Amino acid sequence: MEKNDKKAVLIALIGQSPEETVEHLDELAFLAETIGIYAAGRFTQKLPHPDVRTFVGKGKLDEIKNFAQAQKIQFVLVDDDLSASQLKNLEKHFNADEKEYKVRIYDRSLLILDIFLMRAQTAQARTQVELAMNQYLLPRLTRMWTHLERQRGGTGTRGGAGEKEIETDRRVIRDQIAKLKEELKKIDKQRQTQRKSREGTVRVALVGYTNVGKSTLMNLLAKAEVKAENKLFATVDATVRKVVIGNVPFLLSDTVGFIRKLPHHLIESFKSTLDEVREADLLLHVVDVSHPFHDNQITVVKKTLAEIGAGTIPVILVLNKIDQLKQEEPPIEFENLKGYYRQQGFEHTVFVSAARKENIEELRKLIFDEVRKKHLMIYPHYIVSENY
Ligand SMILES: Nc1nc2c(ncn2[C@@H]2O[C@H](COP(=O)(O)OP(=O)(O)O)[C@@H](O)[C@H]2O)c(=O)[nH]1
Ligand SMILES: [Mg+2]
Repeated sequence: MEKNDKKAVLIALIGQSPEETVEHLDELAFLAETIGIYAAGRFTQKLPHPDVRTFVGKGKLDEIKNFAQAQKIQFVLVDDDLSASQLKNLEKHFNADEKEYKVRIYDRSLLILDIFLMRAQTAQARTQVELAMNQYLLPRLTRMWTHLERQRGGTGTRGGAGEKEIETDRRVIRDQIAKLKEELKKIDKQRQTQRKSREGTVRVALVGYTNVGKSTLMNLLAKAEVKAENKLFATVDATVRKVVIGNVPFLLSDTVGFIRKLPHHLIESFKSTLDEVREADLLLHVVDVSHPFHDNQITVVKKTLAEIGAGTIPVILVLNKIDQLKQEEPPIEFENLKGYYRQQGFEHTVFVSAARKENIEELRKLIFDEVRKKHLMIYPHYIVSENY
């Protein structure tokens, strides 16, 4: 924990397996860390469904509150999405007594939206995130209040706004949404013109769970300088670079990674950024093969790809970070593992370490073969060598 970090408690329900819940909480803690919030405690409860009023039951809630008070916790992070009334009830519960700070309730969507807001660099990404944020806030008035309060520089109003103020705030948000949608339309037009100029070029997109090494690979293959960090969602904006392997040129794009339960509004408003993925001829699905739950992450990515209309694009499965597997005993037979992934429907598989630049030639060869096929379809008379 760093000096200025704020403290949080994390809450999750125990679903299928306790191990999976631990993994979900680890991920939630990592998300929190990304915006400078330190996870000081974790609470779980085994429930078939979230409590409709307060997400967890009354007894558990009191237990959490005692801990939060003793530790002067400012944030309560819930690993699921909360309804407007759950949010309101939890806010009330944790702020029932006078104290010098206010406890804020974050559900998973809000946490992810906040990270995106912090990360977005280009006008396009900023507009997309702001739109998603406003759409998230509109039905959650108490949340919205605290957010507007934050924007206004924290006037210190406690206990939520009066009906009249809420109505005003609602109008402000609606106007914002309309304005942001207009802006996005304009930006999309410019991007369309840009994309037109790229017609006839083979397009390849890096996709995958967040923090698996997509940007590191982008930098390696395209000699780009995209931010690559051990942080969730280091890259939110789309980057496109021209790459030539052998004498075959193509465009390579790197963009936002996926995560379990990516907020619905975010996917919606990132449509135009995700066009880079949807319109690609080939996807490089990057996996952190050293992650204990990488199979679940592959499933999440496949599902999200299908959701954005990119489910039928040819894929090369790039299993990254093999350097972190090398210590295992007995040593892993990567060639044998390829059969396993073939059964999952991945025809082309390659094991690499982007950080250590291991097996990158095999990856380049695979990309070359696929891109070349596509290139010959676009330019049947263009002479491309069979070897790169
Ligand atoms: N050990 C190891 N770390 C890697 C490898 N590739 C990337 N990383 C690290 O994983 C983290 C996330 O990488 P990044 O490219 O930002 O992932 P992205 O979110 O998918 O774009 C960074 O700290 C990278 O240095 C690898 O092959 N081995
Ligand atoms: Mg990245």
